[in-house]
Amino acid sequence: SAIEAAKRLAAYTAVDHHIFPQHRVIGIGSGSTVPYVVERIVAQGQEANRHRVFIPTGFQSKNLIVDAGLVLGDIEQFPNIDVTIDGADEVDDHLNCIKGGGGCQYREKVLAEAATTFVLVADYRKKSLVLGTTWHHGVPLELVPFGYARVLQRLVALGAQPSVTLRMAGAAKAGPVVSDNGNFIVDAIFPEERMRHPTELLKELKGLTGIVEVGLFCGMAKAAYFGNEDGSVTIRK
Ligand code: DER
Repeated sequence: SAIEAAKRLAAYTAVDHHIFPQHRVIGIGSGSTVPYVVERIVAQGQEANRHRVFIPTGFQSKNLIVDAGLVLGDIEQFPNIDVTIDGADEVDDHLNCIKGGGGCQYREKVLAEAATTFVLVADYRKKSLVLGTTWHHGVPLELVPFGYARVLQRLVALGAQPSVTLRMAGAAKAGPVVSDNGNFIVDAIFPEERMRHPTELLKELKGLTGIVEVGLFCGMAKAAYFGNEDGSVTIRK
């Protein structure tokens, strides 16, 4: 499909521009675009990958690395990452982004912060001017189960739509989604006015007791690669 081709194009271009032989510790994100990142890294050959370790951002990311026959590394052993490449749900033109559609935003932010270079890869649907205008599912938040009801109340006080609830697992399991860290996920929809200033919103959300991490990555990415429908690539830096 055009979307899969766009994901592959973004991923391949980002790897070709940012993963060189001297890069030894690589962070691999989550979602459906990063498999193409791993595919392109594997294509660099056994020699290039022999001395590298790959740090995952969760269960899916870990399996991606293992299934590709790449060496799995632990963040405790490799706390400083050369390059982390990850997907995104929406990216504005200041490289702020919404992440967490896959519920992995905590470990994703750890690896993004730990990296010298953090790069985003996405298809054309994720390009945006104001966050929240193309991704309509809200800002993903990870929160500790204990006391979550009060956190929902405080999110509404900060402007979140009152319909805010825990992300439910749906047919897959009765009850809420539980993150790789054993916490709940909430998707909070804020008004556009608040989404125009994501750094301020992020700071307020992080101040709420019980919030573990917020799916707003502000001013962290060095570049974002978008595959377009016409086979071109848009690079935002
Ligand atoms: O959850 C995340 O932040 C992931 O990176 C994810 O949302 C990216 O999604 P996609 O690569 O499947 O579009």
